[in-house]
Amino acid sequence: MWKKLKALHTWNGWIITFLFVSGILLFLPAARGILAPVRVGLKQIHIGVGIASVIVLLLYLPYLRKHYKSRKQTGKRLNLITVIVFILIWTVSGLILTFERSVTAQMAESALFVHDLFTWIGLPIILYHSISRLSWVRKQQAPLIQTEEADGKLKIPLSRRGFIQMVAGTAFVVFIGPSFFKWLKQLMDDGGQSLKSVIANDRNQMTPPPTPLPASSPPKGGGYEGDFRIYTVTEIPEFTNENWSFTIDGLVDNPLTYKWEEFVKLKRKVQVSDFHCVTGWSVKKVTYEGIPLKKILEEAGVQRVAKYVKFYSGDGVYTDALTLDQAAMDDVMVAMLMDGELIPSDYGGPVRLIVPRMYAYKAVKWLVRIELIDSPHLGYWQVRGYDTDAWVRK
Ligand SMILES: Nc1nc2c(c(=O)[nH]1)N[C@H]1C(S)=C(S)[C@@H](COP(=O)(O)O)O[C@H]1N2
Ligand SMILES: [Mo]
Repeated sequence: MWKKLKALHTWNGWIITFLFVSGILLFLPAARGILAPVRVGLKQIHIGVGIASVIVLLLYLPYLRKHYKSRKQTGKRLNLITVIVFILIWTVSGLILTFERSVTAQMAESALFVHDLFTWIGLPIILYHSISRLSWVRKQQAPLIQTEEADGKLKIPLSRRGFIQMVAGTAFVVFIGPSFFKWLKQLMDDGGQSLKSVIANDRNQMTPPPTPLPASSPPKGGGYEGDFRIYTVTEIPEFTNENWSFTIDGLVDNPLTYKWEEFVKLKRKVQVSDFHCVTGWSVKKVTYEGIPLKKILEEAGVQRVAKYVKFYSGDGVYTDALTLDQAAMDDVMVAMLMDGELIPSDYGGPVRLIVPRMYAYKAVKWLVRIELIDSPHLGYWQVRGYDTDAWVRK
């Protein structure tokens, strides 16, 4: 019996370790570029192993009833119950996230919050627990430091186990801590505060800055609600008037290239729209100001042979595309301001695409070129396994 339980425990330990590592890798914005080719596969494995963790959990249950009843085992029992509760919460929130496209944005958002929160709480607890159980740590319970007291008795201030736990704890705080605090800070800041700190971090130097329309400042939408996660698959590009331009070419009658000074003079409009990432987070009521894509296309004169609109990021890597019909939707915008401020570099400025009715992987950041083409183009994430159908159905 105990042998079986021990084997189960080892299995469970490895499963949870894998889920932590893969989960953190899927979460870390800095890992998006490097992991892009395997992201979709890694997520599927994470989900599969997550489901397997429930099966292992079910195998535990009989032991929980039989063996942990005695007084002596209450500590272990509490441990086990904690682990079970965590796994259940991760599973339920994880399943909601897996079927993110069929639930409401609010539900996906809550599930993501719970999934993240319990990971941040559970990670240090389980790390601590599992290190103290590793066999090579358990064997080394001899004191690391021995001090001789005046009365001749030996005192043991720090065991090997305690020392290793301390080192692991420190490593945890140093490597994972910053991400945790960022997450926490975003949670507490309102949209305005996080926009301000991102603006303070703006690496673009565009002059003159655009003058916001009255509907933009103060923002007609009242200021956005929620938090953007800053996503990029490259280094974040930096733009000045010298290295920035905006081109529309391909199957058009009048190919155009604007410099910033001309581009800021184009007529803009203001709209309030929501922003949904397919990983579960949403930002509501963003007041965007920019040029409707439709107007830019009219200006350039789309030729009859053109069927698709391809978008290029100034990062040199990211692209995406829309059909002409999709591109003609009223709310597809080449946005320059959000909540009355020039879009800062972290959020894809000075100019990014906004397609409110589709998932934000369509919302190409650092947009610098639009090309009219006659054959379909798969965008950066679609090549790497994302659905070509990006419509938000809620
Ligand atoms: N150039 C570029 N555009 C991009 C991405 C990217 O990595 N690079 N990520 C996309 C995804 S998946 C999302 S959810 C949004 C995130 O926008 P944000 O970084 O402003 O929050 O940008 C989209 N546009
Ligand atoms: Mo996304």
